[in-house]
Amino acid sequence: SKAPVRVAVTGAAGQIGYSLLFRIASGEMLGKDQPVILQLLDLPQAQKAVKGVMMELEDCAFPLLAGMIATDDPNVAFKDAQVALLVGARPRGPGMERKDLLTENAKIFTVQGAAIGQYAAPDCKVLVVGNPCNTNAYIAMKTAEKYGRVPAKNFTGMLRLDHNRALSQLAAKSGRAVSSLKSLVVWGNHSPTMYADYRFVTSNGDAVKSLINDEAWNRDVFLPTVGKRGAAIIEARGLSSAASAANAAIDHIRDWVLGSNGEWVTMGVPSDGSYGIPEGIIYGFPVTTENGEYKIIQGLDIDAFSRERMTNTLNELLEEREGVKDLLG
Ligand code: NAX
Repeated sequence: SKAPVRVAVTGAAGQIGYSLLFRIASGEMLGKDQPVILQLLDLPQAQKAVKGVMMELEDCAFPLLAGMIATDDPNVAFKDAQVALLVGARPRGPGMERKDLLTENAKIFTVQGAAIGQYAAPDCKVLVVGNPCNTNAYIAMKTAEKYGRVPAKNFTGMLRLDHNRALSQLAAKSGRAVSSLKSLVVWGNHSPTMYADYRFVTSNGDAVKSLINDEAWNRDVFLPTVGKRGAAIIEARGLSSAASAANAAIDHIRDWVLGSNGEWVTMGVPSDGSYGIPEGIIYGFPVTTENGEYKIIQGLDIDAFSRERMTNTLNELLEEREGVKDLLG
């Protein structure tokens, strides 16, 4: 049987953690033949709640759960981790400006990036879920880089929830099964500025854009619906998306580790300069994955409407980077 994979999860006592951990332990993320050891990080005041989640994990008697630890020390949580899911973050409190949110999170992700850079497995795959996730991933990447162990390309941000939300909207509008839809892209930042680009989407060989044949729907309904979906969930549920976010994290890591079989998926990855996006910015790109590596789809035509959207979401990321520049030294 396979050696267990160490999976670090931060924010383990939170709502996303509660949906995520059970699915990792049941084998939905790394495969039904892959044992896992969970290394759970949360704040000191949340340790009791983490213990409670661990009790429930025990009570599932998952055959693939080979061990678990709880800690409030990032250096312990990330030790030898081969997968790291950075879910915990400082939420925006009442009266907190966007700038304060960035700064508070920059502190967290500097510490965690340093821990990953020093103690994680050198091939550790890192997914940042905690918001602002693209910039938090950028901070962790930049900090880890100083130790020269875990490569920058292994730091990613979660655009998969936006991708899945867009797929669902397209399926409903086109009347096609969600499983038949291929080649969707969500460009940019995980924020309402993201650009869900359905121009290349096909369903059983048909162009979905032609099936829908309604440019105004794209601009006036589709893009705002996907962009504001997070807020709509909060409005309806009184809490932010959790199970769907956990599901997207599972999808992201599963495809990265086990391969996307030639299908496009969206990942927030450090730009290599593709499509004119400045190198290093963590930006949503269409990728395929194989043998644990992702590759950005090249050569897509970018029309004027798309370029405008892509630049707009890029500008937001450049501003965020500017806002944390002093903290990166
Ligand atoms: P919760 O507030 O339920 O849980 C967060 C947990 O993180 C808490 O247990 C808290 O104690 C812990 N935490 C805070 N700071 C920490 C630190 N420095 N180290 C370790 N643990 C720490 O939030 P939840 O609903 O689980 O959401 C978690 C994060 O995901 C938030 O930042 C949220 O904005 C973000 N989201 C990202 C999404 C995406 O698509 N990228 C979508 C869903 C979600 O909004």
